[in-house]
Amino acid sequence: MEKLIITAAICGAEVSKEDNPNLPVSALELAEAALEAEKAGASIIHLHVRDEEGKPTQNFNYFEKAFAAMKDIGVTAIIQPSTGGAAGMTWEERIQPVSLNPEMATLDCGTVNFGDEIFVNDLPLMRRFAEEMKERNILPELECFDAGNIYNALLLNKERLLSEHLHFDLVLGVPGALAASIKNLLFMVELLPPDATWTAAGIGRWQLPIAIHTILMGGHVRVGFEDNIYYSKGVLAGSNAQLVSRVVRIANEVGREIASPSETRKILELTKDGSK
Ligand code: KMH
Ligand code: ZN
Repeated sequence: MEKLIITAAICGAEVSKEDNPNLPVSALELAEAALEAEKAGASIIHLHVRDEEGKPTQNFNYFEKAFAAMKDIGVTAIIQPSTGGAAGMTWEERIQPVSLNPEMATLDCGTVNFGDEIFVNDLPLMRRFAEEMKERNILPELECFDAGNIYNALLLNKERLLSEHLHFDLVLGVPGALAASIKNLLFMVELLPPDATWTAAGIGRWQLPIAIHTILMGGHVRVGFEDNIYYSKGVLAGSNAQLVSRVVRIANEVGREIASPSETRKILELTKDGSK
């Protein structure tokens, strides 16, 4: 099997320090969390940023600061900013971090209920984001929260708006989107083109079972506070690195080796190297 790419989604837009005081929020905290996660085995850092009050923002300056702090501290993992931001943000707000020309960025592939809110990703928005990423040679991580999202991504591909290498992130268990279950994971994976790579992320208590099955199925794994703030039932996770380390231990037990940042760049066929 291909080596395992572990993505650490270290902050997200929905959780707060009140939920888990170990959540990294400032540029320095994000950088330290990213480095610690990388040392534990993560090779992609999925990045959201927060303002001084800890509120989610897509402001370019906050991303620039977080990127700079990560480089300063020695992060070599792929930094993958979110273009999803938080539900309710305009497309102009959301697209800002692509101006940093990162190696990857997320591209959300359809409108879904997101808890009490609606996360809007209509086709014109998706096309605009895809075109911008293609022009800048940014690999989109195709975030799919429901099976229909995969068909939207395939439509964008048919319209030649995507890179040659297709990389999906199957996010299971967002309230209002497709529930997390192993059956739903298998169902979604069967819809993917055979040469695509894919990561899976389970929300909340599904983070661990989805990760375990994905390791065995040959997919790649996303863990971190964005999707789950607990280590086990009722026990808050101490850090993102702690969640990454557990995935590494399980993968080692079943003989799946962990991909380094440079191996991840090869697997995903990234052509620009943002490690410096
Ligand atoms: N915060 C969610 C509404 C992404 O990063 O592209 C969207 C999200 C997806 O987190
Ligand atoms: Zn995200």
